[in-house]
Amino acid sequence: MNLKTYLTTRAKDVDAALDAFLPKAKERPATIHAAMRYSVFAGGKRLRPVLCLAAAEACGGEFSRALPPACAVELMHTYSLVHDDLPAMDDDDLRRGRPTCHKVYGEGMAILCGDALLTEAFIVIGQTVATKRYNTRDYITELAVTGGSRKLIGGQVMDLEGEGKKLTKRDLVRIHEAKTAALLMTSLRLGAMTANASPAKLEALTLFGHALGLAFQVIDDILDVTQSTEVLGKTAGKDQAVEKSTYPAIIGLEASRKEAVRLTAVAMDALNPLGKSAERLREVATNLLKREF
Ligand code: GRG
Repeated sequence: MNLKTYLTTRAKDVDAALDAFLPKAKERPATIHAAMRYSVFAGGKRLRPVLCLAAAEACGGEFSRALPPACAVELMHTYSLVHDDLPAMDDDDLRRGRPTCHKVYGEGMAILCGDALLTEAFIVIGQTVATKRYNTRDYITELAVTGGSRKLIGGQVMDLEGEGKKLTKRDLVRIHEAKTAALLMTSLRLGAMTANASPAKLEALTLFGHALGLAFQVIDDILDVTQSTEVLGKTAGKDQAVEKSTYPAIIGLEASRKEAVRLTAVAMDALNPLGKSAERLREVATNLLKREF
């Protein structure tokens, strides 16, 4: 299967599983369920689920066993986007090419929608089948730590507190590690755990996820400057407009491109212990750099 077909197929598998996991749109109270589905099925790339499934495959696991964590990480990701778009946070009107959740359903409902998606992520991760090395508690803890105040939420805190300040590259790396790389890393780790991955393989994927996550955010920062709102599906030039510290703002566009290439190479090196079985993950990393994703 070529990469394009693989990505489309896996995204469809994930969408079908998410559809089965989520409450139906008409289930009462219907507004919250409609809002959850509006946000989840808005056309995201499904990068985190794809990484989860590809990591399971790279470690010799079964795709079906990795589906619950693949859906759980997407639910957590979608919650973070819904909350990030709120007026009290990034205050955005457009996400995944559509009006943001609070624009359609109102602020109160969008807050509850994010809360419900986050809670649903834990219902879903709880359905992951244990292996010899990893039990249900391990999966839940992995996801909870990433969603908590040391990672995702901590990254958002650092981001909020950094507004209007001139951050250093080191500050920026810290924010990106927590806000972006952590969930990518956990997506890979959870997939590998469903395949009963050895500690060495888990470590290799952790290092891969760290470097790939940082590369992904640098590329995202570059695209914010170079692409249109239509292409991005979210408001382009937003970072510059609010004078946010980003890679292009701190080190310039060309140096940012070089940094994305360097980080992708670091990610590739990290996969060496996995040999040929990690070919799909290498393809995904290469394509992220090109952003044909
Ligand atoms: C807890 C409110 C709260 C936030 C946590 C993760 C996060 C912090 C906020 C999300 C917003 C954001 C800009 C995160 C950076 C990572 C990033 C570039 C997300 C976009 O991911 P894509 O491109 O999105 O994979 P799609 O729509 O394709 O899923």
